[in-house]
Amino acid sequence: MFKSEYLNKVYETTAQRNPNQPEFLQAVRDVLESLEVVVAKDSRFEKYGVIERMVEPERTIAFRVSWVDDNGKVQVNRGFRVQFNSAIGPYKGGLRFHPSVNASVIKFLGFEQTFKNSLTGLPMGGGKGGSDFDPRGRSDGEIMRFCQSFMTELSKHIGADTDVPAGDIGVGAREVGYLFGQYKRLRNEFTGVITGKGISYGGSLIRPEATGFGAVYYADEMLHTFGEEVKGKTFAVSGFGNVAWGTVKKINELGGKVVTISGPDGYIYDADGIATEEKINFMLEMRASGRDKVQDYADKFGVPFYAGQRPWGEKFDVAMPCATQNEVGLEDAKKMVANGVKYYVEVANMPTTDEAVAYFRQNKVVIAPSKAVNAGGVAVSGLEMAQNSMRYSWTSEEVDTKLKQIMKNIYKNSYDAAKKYGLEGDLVAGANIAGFEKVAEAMIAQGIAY
Ligand code: 2IT
Repeated sequence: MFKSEYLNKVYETTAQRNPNQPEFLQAVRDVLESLEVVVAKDSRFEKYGVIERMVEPERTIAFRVSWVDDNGKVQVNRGFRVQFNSAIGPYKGGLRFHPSVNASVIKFLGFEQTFKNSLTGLPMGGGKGGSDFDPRGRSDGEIMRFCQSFMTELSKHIGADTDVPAGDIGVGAREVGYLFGQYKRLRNEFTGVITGKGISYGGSLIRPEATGFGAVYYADEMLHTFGEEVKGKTFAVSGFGNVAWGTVKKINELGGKVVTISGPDGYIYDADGIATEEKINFMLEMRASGRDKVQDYADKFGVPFYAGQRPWGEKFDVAMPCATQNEVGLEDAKKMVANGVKYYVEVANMPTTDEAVAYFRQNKVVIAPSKAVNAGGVAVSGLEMAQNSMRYSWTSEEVDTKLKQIMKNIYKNSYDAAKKYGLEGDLVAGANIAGFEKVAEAMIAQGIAY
């Protein structure tokens, strides 16, 4: 499968050890492919067993989360925290509450997080957690009790200098508030143990916008390489949550037009663009309603809604999938290529199946990989940690300026890393290599026995 015997051996062992974890193995394959050129040039990574150590989490915690629903019935969910790699800083990464969450999903996210966090240039290791709890249709009281029960166990394993969670799908400002409140109550400590906090209790300005804003800053940098820019381009976005919202907002600010958003129920097409403040704010209302239906947008603004379909067959210049893993498959990729789409910018974590990635590559579509594109979210989480440590807060402008610079650096470092190995223009390889190098050097420096 790989040209390198070493990588083959590592991958085979990983596949044998994790037989029911397709998402995790997919994420590992993606990184190992990019590392062919690196291990061919530098034998230290094999000598020090760096890659076999990297694919095994330092620690995996799985726990029962029991809670009582509004009808007095006992509910049981499963909680996870995977502490993947602490070579360059405390474990850092979000919590996802969604019925699709299982060990494979959390491990793929934690593995990717390690490289993503490294790319930001900030001192953060990789971790991820969550639960198969489904927040849809749950009352505020149920959400609070679930979060309190979840944190009662999680609090034993995290800390401001150990492991710092944040939000992800299904975990927004409200959930972070309940989680933080419970941690503080249990430990009698007000620390920066979680990011994405509200502004009144240690949150950072621009954190809600950061993932989407960062993704568009990255896209603009990438387009500049080809003598193009966001301005004047048409975008297809999927999802309508926090990440899609920030993406749509920033595309508009830079003069682009977004014609689609989507939900589990289908997608909407707005020929005028999701361009007014009212339309953009309505995305937040739809998310807050907990209905998880994008049809509400079509009903409100009188635009077409396509039930059960994805937006990728529409006409646009740049695709920015912002929903979830493996949301773009081969058929979607074929439609985009047939319509002349040249730029494919992953915003959700690992939104593209292996087959779709291969098809894009064959057809010379530029792929911007999620672990670089969406790193602005965790970067501003890192800035929130810095502000908490200083007991200080920066203005929106200060945070946004730092975010923009971080995204520029990520693009440049990825581009340069690919070029260094003769893969100029391969942004996927570049991100994997640049993210890997820093973590690998830190692991080698710190010795084997950990
Ligand atoms: O996937 C991600 O990078 C996140 N959900 C954000 C993680 C964080 O710690 O802010």
